[in-house]
Amino acid sequence: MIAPQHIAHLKTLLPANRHLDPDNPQSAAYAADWTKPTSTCISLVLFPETTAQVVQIMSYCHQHKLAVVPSGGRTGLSGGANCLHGELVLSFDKMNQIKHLDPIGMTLHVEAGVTTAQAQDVAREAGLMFAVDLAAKGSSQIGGNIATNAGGLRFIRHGGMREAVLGLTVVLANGEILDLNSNLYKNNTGIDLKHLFIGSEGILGVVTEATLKLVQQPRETSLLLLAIPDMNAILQLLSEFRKQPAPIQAFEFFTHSAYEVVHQIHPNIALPLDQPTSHYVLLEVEVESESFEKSYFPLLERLLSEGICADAFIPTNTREQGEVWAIRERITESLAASGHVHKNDISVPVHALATFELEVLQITQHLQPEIRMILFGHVGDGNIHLNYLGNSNMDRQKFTSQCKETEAQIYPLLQKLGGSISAEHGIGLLKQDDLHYSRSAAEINWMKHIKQSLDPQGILNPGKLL
Ligand code: 2HG
Ligand code: ZN
Repeated sequence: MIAPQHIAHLKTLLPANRHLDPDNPQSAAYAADWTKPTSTCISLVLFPETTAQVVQIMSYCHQHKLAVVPSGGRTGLSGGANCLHGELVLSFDKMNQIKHLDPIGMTLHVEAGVTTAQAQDVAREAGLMFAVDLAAKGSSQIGGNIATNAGGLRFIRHGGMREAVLGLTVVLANGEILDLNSNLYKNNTGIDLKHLFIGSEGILGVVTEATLKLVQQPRETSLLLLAIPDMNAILQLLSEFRKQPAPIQAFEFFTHSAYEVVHQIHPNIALPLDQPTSHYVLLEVEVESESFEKSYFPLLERLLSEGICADAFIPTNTREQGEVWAIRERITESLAASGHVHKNDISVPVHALATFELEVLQITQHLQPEIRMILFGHVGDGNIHLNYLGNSNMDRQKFTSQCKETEAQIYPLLQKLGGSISAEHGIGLLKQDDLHYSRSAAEINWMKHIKQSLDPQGILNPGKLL
């Protein structure tokens, strides 16, 4: 816990109503992300409104060696924003201003606490698009997206946060400000330091502002929901659509079990297909409905006749599109409401997906019926979210240890296939012991050197990632 004299001083750095004490019931939400640990502990939550205030807070914490956890929308799934040891929480809820939108340069300058949905809305109003799209867009914040290098639903077309960030303002552990690259698209003057902070999970610096790259809005998109017999057919389907002229905007999949979990929690969300199969693909292409009918209907007919697709549903208006997307976007939240959940957020080279899925199903078979494997994710990027769903009456510890034993068999398989133990959610608190499956000893060593030089006191998000 942070000593009372430091707490008292930290409060004086902000106006009177810009903090929460731990005895305030509202503070509990700031101590954890969506992993919801069983116990948490914080000393204070601060709500700075400016980069200058963050500088003051960090300088003081550096001087007195006080642990700080930067906190965005806390929609993370690896414990990156969890507080277990009485840390100070630095929340960006009050730094949520849209600073500037340049419609010609297609850039958007925001404060770190702006939500993904807010960034999307202002871009849309200007006739442009902020392309990073997450199921958690309503609450995930840009600062957190940067710290975790968020990927999301349109990665296949536009990439993730690493591709979307042009410039950053970062406050280092000692209070120094780095203004990195402002809003330039091209700047080839040595090492581009902003990339150090993207995906560094808040252990190297605190992002306070960012300039984001916007893209042109597609005139229209067409969405398809396809029932597919297996992962091999999914890969054939991807290959067929890759050959078409219209860019693929999203290529997501979920299994029938994932759909059942959503339907159980939200009975009004129903699959608009007559022919249930084991796998479904949600495919969004940048093409107007007229040309879609002309050029893609014959392709679809062929795929249906060849058995690559078992059934297809094509929403005809935005309401129907939204209903189809809801099945995919409600999976995480429905899982959380259905029992114990353990996640492996992995990626493999796209061509290895079918082998991977087959082996995972064999490895995890013995867990049933108490623990079910629910698969879904950004299959076009080689990213599958493996969710172990345990019956809620199962002992929590038994559930976790069984999942851990099983993942200990999955990680070497990933290594063999050239995959990663985390495609999106990061390492946080949950996967530190397994980092070596995806990063060499030399890489981890250099990560530690970088951490040491940027945060010698070890005050930024201690205990996370490394
Ligand atoms: C998604 O793709 C998120 O919806 C969450 O990355 C995935 O819950 C999960 O495993
Ligand atoms: Zn995801």
